[in-house]
Amino acid sequence: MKINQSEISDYNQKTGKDHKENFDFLSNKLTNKGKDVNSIVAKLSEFQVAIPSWALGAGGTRFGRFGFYGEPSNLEQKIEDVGILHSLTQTAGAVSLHIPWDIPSDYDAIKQKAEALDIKFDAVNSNTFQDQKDAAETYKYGSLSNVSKAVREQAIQHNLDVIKIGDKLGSKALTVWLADGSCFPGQNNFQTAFQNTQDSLIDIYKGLPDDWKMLVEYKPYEPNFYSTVIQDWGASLMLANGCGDKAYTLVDLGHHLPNSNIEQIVSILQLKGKLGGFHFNDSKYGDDDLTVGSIKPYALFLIFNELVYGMENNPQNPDLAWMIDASHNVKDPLEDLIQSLEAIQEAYAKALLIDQTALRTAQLENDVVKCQEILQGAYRTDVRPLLEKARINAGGVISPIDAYRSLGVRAQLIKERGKHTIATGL
Ligand SMILES: [Mn+2]
Repeated sequence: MKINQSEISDYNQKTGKDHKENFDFLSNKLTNKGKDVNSIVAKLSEFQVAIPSWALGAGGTRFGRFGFYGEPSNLEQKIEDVGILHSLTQTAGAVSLHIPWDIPSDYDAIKQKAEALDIKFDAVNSNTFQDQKDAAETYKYGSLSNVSKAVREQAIQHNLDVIKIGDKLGSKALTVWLADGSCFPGQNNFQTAFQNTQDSLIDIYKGLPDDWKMLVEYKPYEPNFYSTVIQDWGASLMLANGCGDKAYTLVDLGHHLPNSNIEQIVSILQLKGKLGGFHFNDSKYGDDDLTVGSIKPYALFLIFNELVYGMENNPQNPDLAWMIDASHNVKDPLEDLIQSLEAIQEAYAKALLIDQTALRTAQLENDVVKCQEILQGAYRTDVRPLLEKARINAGGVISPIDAYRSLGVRAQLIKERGKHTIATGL
């Protein structure tokens, strides 16, 4: 299914009454404070977040999975789903594929489909956290870090294969997330595991095309519960530095121990030109994979404050690969992704409202109260009319969730695909 432009303009015409009034009010207020509203709206329209192919179906836990009707059951349908998100929000202009779940059978057809929906192929993700059918070696005790050379070679070759698949589609980055680690003290020699991982990553790095990046993701625990080989940003940065200029650290919001100061991590990585990618989600306890902004919206805003500062002041850091990395156990996955996209845009818009010059002055004067007033003044602004304007300007809808429901998207997907389809994923 595809949402066409006339459905979007009809919807906007029917529901747009309040928008103009709200936007004019906010726009005047911000203009009087010296803000360039058009430039903020333009930045919001430009900001694109990749949708991971595994987030389009219902997620599960180790206790089970409750399916959601009308899930995409192949890559074409996954791209159609991203197309639906993008046509409503105009913020989801990319898809991030997971190999081996998403190996195209017909590359040209997939590329054409994506192009017709204005979807780009973002970073490709390798999978060495589970065994594939007919694999010669098992990843039970690790992949790139494994004590067995044969296992490491299989995992390296898989990553090289993923690069080749991504290259055919126009991707420009490989994301490596390892489940490698140990469940019990003494199980692993930390130094051997780390060194093996470094050597394996260097072998993969050698197969990277010149214009590609390697993004090294970290996570403190799970599925291993005693140690993880790439447990934090320091380990990721060391490994990236050990590979070379095209290797970067990838920060996933959920991959931190409780109360980690993530805004400080992204800030320093940008200073060093080593922040390559960012995965959005939210959590209460651990890697909960909840909807972005649903638990700690202020922390997300503080992170965006640093990201905006870095984007403006750190030319040494490349453009970031933005992606949502969440899971939806009880919500319609597409509605959940729309809510996440909205939360990301909201945090970004609020961060763009921060008066960086005034903040700098207050910092230099050690006016701590003023610093907080500046941040919280931006945070307390209801920026939703700016998001609506950005969507309208780009050809999207004023209210994506409401439009998704009033257009009956899920019912139509169920009609086309049937009830009991299951998307590949976790
Ligand atoms: Mn992630």
